[in-house]
Amino acid sequence: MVSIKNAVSEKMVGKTVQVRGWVYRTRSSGGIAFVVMRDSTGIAQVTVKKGSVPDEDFVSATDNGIESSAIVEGTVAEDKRAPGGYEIRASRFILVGKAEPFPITEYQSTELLLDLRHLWIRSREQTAIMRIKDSLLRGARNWFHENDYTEVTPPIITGVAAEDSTSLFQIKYFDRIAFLSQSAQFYLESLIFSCDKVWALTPSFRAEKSRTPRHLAEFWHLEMEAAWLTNEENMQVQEQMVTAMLHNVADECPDELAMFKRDPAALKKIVPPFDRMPYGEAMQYLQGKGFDMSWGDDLGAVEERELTKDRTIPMFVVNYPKELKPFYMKENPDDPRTYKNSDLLAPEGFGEIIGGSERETDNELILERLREKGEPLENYSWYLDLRRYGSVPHSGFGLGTERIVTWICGLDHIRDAIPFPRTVSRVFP
Ligand code: NSS
Repeated sequence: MVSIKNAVSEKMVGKTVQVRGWVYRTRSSGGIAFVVMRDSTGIAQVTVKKGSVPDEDFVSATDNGIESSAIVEGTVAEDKRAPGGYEIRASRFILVGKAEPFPITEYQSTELLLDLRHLWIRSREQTAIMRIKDSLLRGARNWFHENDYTEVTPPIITGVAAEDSTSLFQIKYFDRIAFLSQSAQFYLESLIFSCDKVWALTPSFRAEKSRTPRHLAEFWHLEMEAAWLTNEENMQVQEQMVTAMLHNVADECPDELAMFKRDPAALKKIVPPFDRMPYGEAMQYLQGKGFDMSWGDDLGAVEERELTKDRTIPMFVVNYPKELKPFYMKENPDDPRTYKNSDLLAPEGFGEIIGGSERETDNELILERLREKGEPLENYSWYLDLRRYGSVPHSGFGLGTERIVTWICGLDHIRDAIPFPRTVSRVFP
């Protein structure tokens, strides 16, 4: 038993193999059937000749239907006409699960493909996206492990707004209300006092009403927090970790990347340090490009596209005005209008993939900001405790996993970076 990718290769020519997979397409004429089979690793042409297989196997090879599952035994041979240049000449073709007529044909509307997402995720493009995501995440996980970070498991059900109380999902929690987590940050901040340097991959939820191609209601959030870390060191962690993710996917997934015209060698050229542009400079740059903006305006998708469209390497925008960011960030002593924070923007126009900052450790300042926002202070008493008992300078960040996948795969919409997207209009399937 071998994977399809390993079966149809130079080194297997003349060898007998068994592969298991699903019918991608079938064509037959007279006494010969060409069945293209797929598994998670790729596709291969299987040639089934009448007389070379038991009679019932030949019937199975000619009368199956797209997405039927089958086990094939045969000999690998070179054949210029086969996709990839090799084929399997079958000695057995055993149908395992005959498929009913498959509801997805060549040209389908986006809506139908979303309705049939549970079947559409079998497509080669979707499969490649999932493998790229898996590889990116492994790159990050390996980097954290090599750098002595502890992976921790924060809660998803919570009583506080970690980012923005207007985009909270409320749930019935026994006889009171609770929320779905927007970010594990506050829990990671608590955990640095025991583990020093921590990270977590959790789902985060944002009830954002706006329908944009870069927002999901549920996304996978890769977050880290470390004691003693300054904002500058926080950015160094980000550029090293992102580089490790990119280099890992370049090594592990050259074929999948090629499907999205992404050159692994170009990803390997991305190395730290990434440029750091202060918010004020970004504003001037945009004004110079004709944007009607002034200090204090936020950078949205359009502005981030302008800043990054001609770049090939991610860049940081640093020190945003306080009014644009949450209460927990540390004031920038060099310009108290701003915070010691950064957003990491992906190049080629893609924009924000990470938000990070050094954290405020002064409880008076935190209380003042919470009062200004009208937040219920009692919910944050435990968070303030962290500053009362052995407070340390610390920093951290959160990376949107689907954002980095969207960039690497050059996707038009973030919903294709997750198998079952949750958006304003969709919780099914
Ligand atoms: O809101 S963030 O900018 N920052 C935080 O949540 C911090 N509390 C993280 C931390 O410091 N531990 O979100 C971080 C990233 C952001 O840069 C995006 O890449 C991603 O999370 N993000 C999203 N991805 C997809 N859909 C939505 N709605 C979304 N919101 C944020």
